[in-house]
Amino acid sequence: MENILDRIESPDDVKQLSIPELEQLAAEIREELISVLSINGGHLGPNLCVVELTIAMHYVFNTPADHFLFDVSHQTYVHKLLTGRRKQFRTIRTPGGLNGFMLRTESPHDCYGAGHAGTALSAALGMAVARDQMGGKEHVVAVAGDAAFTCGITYEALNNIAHHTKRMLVVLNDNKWSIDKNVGAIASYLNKIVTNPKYEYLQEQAGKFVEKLAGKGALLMARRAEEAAKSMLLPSVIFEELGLKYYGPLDGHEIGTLIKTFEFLKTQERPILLHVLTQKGRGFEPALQKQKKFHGLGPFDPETGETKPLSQRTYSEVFADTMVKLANVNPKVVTITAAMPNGTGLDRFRQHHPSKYFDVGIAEEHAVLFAAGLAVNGMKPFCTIYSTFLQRAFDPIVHDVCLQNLPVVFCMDRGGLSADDGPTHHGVFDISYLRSIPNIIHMVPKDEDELADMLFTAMHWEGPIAVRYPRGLGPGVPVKDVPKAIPVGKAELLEHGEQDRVAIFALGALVPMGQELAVRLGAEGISAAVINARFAKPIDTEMLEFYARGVDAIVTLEDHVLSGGFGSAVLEELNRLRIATPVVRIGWPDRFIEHGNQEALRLKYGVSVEAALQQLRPVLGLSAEQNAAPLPDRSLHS
Ligand SMILES: Cc1ncc(C[n+]2csc(CCOP(=O)(O)OP(=O)(O)O)c2C)c(N)n1
Repeated sequence: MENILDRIESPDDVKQLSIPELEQLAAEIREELISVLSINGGHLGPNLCVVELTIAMHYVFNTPADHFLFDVSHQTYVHKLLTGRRKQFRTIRTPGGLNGFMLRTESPHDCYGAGHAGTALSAALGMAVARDQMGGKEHVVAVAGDAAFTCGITYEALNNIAHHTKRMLVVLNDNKWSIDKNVGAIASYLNKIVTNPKYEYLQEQAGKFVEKLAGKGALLMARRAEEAAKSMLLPSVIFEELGLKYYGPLDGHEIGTLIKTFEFLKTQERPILLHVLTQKGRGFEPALQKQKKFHGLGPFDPETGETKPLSQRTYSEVFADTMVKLANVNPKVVTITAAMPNGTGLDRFRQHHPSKYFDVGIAEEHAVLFAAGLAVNGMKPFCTIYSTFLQRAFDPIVHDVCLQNLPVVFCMDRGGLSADDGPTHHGVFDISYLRSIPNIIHMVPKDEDELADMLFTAMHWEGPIAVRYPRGLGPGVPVKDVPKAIPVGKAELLEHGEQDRVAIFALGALVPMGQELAVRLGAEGISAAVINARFAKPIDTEMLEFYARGVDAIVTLEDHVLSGGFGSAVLEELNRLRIATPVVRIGWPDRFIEHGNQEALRLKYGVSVEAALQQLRPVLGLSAEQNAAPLPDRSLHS
């Protein structure tokens, strides 16, 4: 059979197809998703889930004139395939290729970028109100998964929608899964709607209703549709109470029904919530069997779905195993995740201590406040949130935890560049945003064993304390059976010579880079001390002062933005001490870093030994190397 997907250059081509052809297109898209993602990795389950939904939306609406917003936007691969990016699709999530999320810079069809959950409804409302103000006619459609309805912001938007606009469509894509099983009262509530005995009847009615719609005169159609729609309504639906007309639940894999429903909804002058039921991983048996694993994953076997086992534990796994040990000996220890039990490793902890484990949904602000309350009443909460997602909880960290000096531990997984996920997920701001808050301690381990020691240290600390560690594998250092406490605010001297001319203060994952830099300097006859800085706050003033008074240059290395980061803390301290020793700071420049390969990005942006040497040479009076690499790209704009 002729391949339809290859002919799709824009949504206009989708509109030319018959229902059987659209169904064939759906099958081809699934094949393409499985084939490409088996090599590149990515969000397979969520995209297999929305194939028919996305096709139907593009069949009925007209992007870019109409606006589609997808919550998180990890489920927009199908949208990318239908909006002129089919030829580049094999590059998705690879350096220089398509991003795994919506990006305004990638296509005019991507009207709103995202990567964090819960933003779609508020932003869609803003776009709808802007349209109303300017007398526009376009449609605004927000697609949000059931887990987006565990986010507080989604309700803040729902509280406003009916008051501020007359026309906006929210599609609730309900597949019952967040990354793990969706949690909380709202998940049970949605389940109640779906398992309501009236549901089957309503499905039947929905079928008849859309049948009737076809081929009737517009006015009559709208009136009948209105009546039919009323009969589809379930009593006391929360969305109705909030002023949105509720339709559904509809089978989200029935292209024909979806198209007719969207065609009808398009004619309505009121805010609407359409509830569609979908299956995460639809069309790929391994993904249906393991929905959690196939939410997002690396390369896999396209036949079996198998992935290569890792040879060692990830940082997240070491974290979780350490937490099991700590909870074994300390009954006050509890762990909190905001919908990331597998990403953070806490699903391992849950098996051992189910009653000490709390998944609060995608609700980072709530997670921190909840931790504050636990701490007030004597518990020791380990609030485990990726560095990038903790940004959302800045105020509760300041106002609730730090101001009251509460003993909450912040465990920030994915501290550092997230590589292939890109700018929405890079965890490169946490030192800056935490360092400015009084009372908090900020730690960064150089390896897995030190992470365990820092968690142990945190358990005994009586105030707010944070630890960040990178995504994926560490150096593979064996972890002691029993962790030990680390003196707070003390760095670790790893290497030094008789007469060091340089002192390299390296933080966390960049300690090996510091060691390599020392070797390279040594080859040029320059002795350098290497210090594992360990603390971004408080920094080790004693060690810093000792070296700063004796060496010709200080180097700081961090997998973090330079603005306000560890190097800035060093500069501030030297300034306070009135020491003018030059400081070469290595970290990420003041711009958003695109997705890509970690090593390549480090080289490109000067988070490298080469970049450090290049900046050190003039300071140390060394001649520039011949054929020296060009200065890294530090411009503000790409
Ligand atoms: C603020 C924030 N916290 C956590 C995440 C991690 N995350 C990405 S997708 C996802 C679950 C999304 O579930 P749902 O919205 O139901 O969509 P589905 O993947 O099931 O289609 C989570 C928790 C995030 N993107 N943003």
